[in-house]
Amino acid sequence: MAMWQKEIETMPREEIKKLQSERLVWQVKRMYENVELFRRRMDEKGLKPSDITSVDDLPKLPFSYKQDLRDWYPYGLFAVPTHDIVRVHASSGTTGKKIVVGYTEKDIKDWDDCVARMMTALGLGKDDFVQVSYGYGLFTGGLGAHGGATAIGATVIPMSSGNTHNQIQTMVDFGSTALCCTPSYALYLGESAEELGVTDKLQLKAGIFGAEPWTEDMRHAIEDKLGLKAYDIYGLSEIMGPGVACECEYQAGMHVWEDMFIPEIIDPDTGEVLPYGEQGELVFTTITKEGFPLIRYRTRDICQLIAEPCKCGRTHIRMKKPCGRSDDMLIIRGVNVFPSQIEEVLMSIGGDITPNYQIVVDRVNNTDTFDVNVEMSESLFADDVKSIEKLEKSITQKLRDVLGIGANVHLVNPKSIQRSEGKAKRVIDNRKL
Ligand code: DLL
Repeated sequence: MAMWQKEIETMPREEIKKLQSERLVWQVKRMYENVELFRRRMDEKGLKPSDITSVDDLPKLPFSYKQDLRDWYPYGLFAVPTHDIVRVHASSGTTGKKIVVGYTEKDIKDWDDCVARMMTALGLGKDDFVQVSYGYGLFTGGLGAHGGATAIGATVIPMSSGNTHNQIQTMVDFGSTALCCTPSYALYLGESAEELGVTDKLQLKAGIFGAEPWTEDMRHAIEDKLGLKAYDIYGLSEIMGPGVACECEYQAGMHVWEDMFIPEIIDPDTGEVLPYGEQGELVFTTITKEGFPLIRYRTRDICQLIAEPCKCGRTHIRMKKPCGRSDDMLIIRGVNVFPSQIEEVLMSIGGDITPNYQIVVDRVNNTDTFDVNVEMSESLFADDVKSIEKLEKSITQKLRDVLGIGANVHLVNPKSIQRSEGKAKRVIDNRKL
């Protein structure tokens, strides 16, 4: 196993628990003193910081929500004066105001460590050329990956996203050995490399892809196109950015760095904590963050935690790929539909279609319409109309089996769905307009 922070990464479970308890007690005390909203919520529950003595007390603590960040915009939830904040990031949701997060110098160092642990696990180091094609700027992807790659001593190629042909040219000319971007952009880069006829000139070994949900089949499609191993990285601005959880060399779930974050899975309706292995909403508590700490933050990501030990020897708990967000869930004709369920069905079809798809929902005469547009492959495109119709029918049937409702499936021409350079826009819900 790689040597990066080995002592922390393989710490026995009892020791992790002890460390978490100490850090939680510290965090609750300082937040009570410095964050007005947290103090108010504790007071409402009749709780004092001294009531929290170990991680077992975590369920007593109040939840926090994305709305809190909007209500206290921009700096109202920081736990240190702004003169100690060395950087801010922000994310703009689909609705309403931006949310703003802040980091102290130590917070940035911890963040770099999280990403560096992953890169080391994948065998990356000083000899590697890491092309960072996540967006730089207020989005955490670019600078997050950049910090990790710098910490391992790799040569960083800070591309940011966009300008796809230039990305490929750079990959070839500069000999990039690792690529960091969203999975949908990775696929697009793979397609473009094929078009330019340079796939065999790529020297990529590893891809670090995240920021949006993606399936196992999507992983294989990307690995195929770019000739690398594709690894999943998870994170959110509110908790830190990329690197809250990362896959190791076994690609079998993402280790949550539990010396810094305590994950819980709860029932999103009742708030009750669920046992490991059950599916529910992922909740995080940051126990080392100084600038912008959060207690029991409701991510809205639907996920499962895996308590079984990992083959790599790391002891930190793993999370499965999030299967969607509770707020991304579509309710179509009364049925709950997650975009990831649709992706799974589409990706099980095989070579006749591509992983590029878009879901369009609308309401006509008080009834929801549900269309799924999927790009066919070049080979099917060249085929006859009959086989296209047959495939549409078969996809419709498979979707009905999984979702319980009917969709209108349209196989559309290759390359006709708009590509994304960041997070893909899979759903167009015109009902909200
Ligand atoms: O997307 C941070 C990030 C950047 C993660 C680069 C990984 C790589 P936000 O823009 O705040 O932060 O969006 C966070 O994106 O709550 C999830 O719903 C989703 N998400 C992030 N990573 C994954 C992943 C960044 N690996 C939101 N799989 C989160 C599925 C993911 N969903």
